[in-house]
Amino acid sequence: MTSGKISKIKERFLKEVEEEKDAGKKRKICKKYIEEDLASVFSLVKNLSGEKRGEVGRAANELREFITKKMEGEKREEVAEKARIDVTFPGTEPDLGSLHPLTVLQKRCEEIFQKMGFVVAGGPELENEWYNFDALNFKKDHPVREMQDTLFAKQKDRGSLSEKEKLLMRTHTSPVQVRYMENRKPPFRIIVPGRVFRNETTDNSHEINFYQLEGLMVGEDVSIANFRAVIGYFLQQLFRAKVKLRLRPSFFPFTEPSFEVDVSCSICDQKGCSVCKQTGWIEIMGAGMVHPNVLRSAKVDPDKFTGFAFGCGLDRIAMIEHKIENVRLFYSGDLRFLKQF
Ligand code: FA5
Repeated sequence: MTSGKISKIKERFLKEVEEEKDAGKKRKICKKYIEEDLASVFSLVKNLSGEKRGEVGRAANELREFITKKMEGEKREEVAEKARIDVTFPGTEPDLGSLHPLTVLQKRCEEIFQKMGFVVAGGPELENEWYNFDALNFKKDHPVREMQDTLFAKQKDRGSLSEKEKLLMRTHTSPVQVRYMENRKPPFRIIVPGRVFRNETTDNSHEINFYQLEGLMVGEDVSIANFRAVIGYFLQQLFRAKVKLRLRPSFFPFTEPSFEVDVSCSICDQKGCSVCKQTGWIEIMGAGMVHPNVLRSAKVDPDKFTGFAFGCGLDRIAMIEHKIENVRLFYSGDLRFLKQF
């Protein structure tokens, strides 16, 4: 064994490695040279004597170092090759989401009312009995306070709690009227979009949770004429004058006088269908002049100020707009339905 033989091994190694293109295979060649060719050189070195042993041993060590470095270099190259991105390769198109039709509608309503100077306000979905009922002039024995209409929170010793401590899922957005007014001075012009909850049997036009848009305008001379003008403008902007409007006398404890607002059914063109219950009209909101007792609950002087309020069902409006026959589709999470908007 001579150092010249080691130079020959190096030459052979370099030739073999240069001919190979693949980094992984190059690494395997390095490994083979260290574990086989060099290992057999080292086993012979120990039989050599004195000076020769030192000279050949040094050359063999240098070659081992050289091959090891080469092997590490090829490893880095192999990793880089795997991580390399082909920028010309066609990408996977991301599945884009979109806003829910009720969210789109809510935003449109907000824009229309904001143009008339209304401010968007909000309140809690987990409400207390006082704001949801008492402050709105509901008598203690009003049927809506029954378990079969309202979803009450389970609370220990509920009987001993005050009305402000008894919790429920709000049945309408009207409690925000009092919440907003009690801390501020009139005049007010607000809308309150939000989710409400009712314990009721569902059908094509009734859900157990749905969205309402509350409106409230209070000032020194606010009248029903103002209500007609505001709602007329709102519906004309919303439906682009495609629907007819009808006011019917009604009753709400928190308004006097009260009325329901109906729009012509666009699903059946007023011929009669399951959504309009064969009447040709769909009820979209309750409304009226704010009851003096509600103004008193909110510490607003009813002798000085008057106002109107309304609460409309956003789901019902979206049904009319898109000719949707079943309110439950909005909450079904069915992408075949949602992707149409
Ligand atoms: C109310 O909730 C009153 N707070 C509205 C109001 C506000 C009156 C201010 C006067 C002054 P009502 O229960 O009628 O009223 O509901 C209002 C609207 O919500 C209805 O016109 C209807 O469009 C919608 N709505 C009612 N129940 C459901 C339901 N189960 N599913 C979907 N929409 C509903």
